Amino acid sequence: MKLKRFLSVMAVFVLSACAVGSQPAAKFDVVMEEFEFTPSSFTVSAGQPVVITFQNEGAVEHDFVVEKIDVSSVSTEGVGMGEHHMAGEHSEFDLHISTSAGGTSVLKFTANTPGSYRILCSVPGHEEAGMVGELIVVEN
Ligand SMILES: [Cu+2]
Repeated sequence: MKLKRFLSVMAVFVLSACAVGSQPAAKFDVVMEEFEFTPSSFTVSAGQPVVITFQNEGAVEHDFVVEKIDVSSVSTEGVGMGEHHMAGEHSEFDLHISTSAGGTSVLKFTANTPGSYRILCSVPGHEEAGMVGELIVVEN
């Protein structure tokens, strides 16, 4: 009887450990236009996979940048081919994806360290025009 109870307690531990390991992705759909991201504020958990799909409904290219953030598993899809305005510089950003006018792109990453990170569009003049946002990473 006691052993049975012990085993069922152990089973609960194992199940909850699995649930943490296979945390579902946080998914966001973001519209880019002159000069804003909608939505512009994102809250995710540290260690949680994040998938952001961007739809550029503006008349010019926009991008999504976090200059300094501890991220892993970064990948992008649907980025315009070689048309970025600052191809030589954007490797300095930890997170960066550009989306051409009328285009769609997808950014996947996992943020590792809790904190509040500033988002901006690095196309010249856009940050100054208010094209900014905030990525909040909370403790898992
Ligand atoms: Cu922009």
